[in-house]
Amino acid sequence: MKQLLAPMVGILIACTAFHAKAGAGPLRTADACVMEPPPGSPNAVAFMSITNMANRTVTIVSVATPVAKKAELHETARTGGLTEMRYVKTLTLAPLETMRLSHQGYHLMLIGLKKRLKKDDRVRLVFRLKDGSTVSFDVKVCRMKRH
Ligand SMILES: [Cu+2]
Repeated sequence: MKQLLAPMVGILIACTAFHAKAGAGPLRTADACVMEPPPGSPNAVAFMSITNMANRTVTIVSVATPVAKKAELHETARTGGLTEMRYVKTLTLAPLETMRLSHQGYHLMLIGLKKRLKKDDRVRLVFRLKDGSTVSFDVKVCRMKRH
């Protein structure tokens, strides 16, 4: 086991260096986007892929952002033909697991926007992990594609 650890640490350090721009700690994001909310909307929704780069389980216990009163993890669920959003207390990622936050499943809500978000603005998202550490990401505001 000892012999195995050294190369694994090497790989992790290499990954950290490679992804240095997208936050610190065990989490990496890809395709991250805060949807530009319609004028006057008090809330915004964020989508992204989150990958746990660590060889341990990582649990997100809360999210905060300076641009809104609060940020919540939500799950979109269908019950009896109705689509509703449920507050999700924590999000747990297994080692090397990638979770997609999207329209269908889990997503991040920025509730009580303090300012108008416009395309290409950068929004800081701070994820607090179960071990007490925080991981920050700067996410771009983008425009929703019309279907
Ligand atoms: Cu929601």
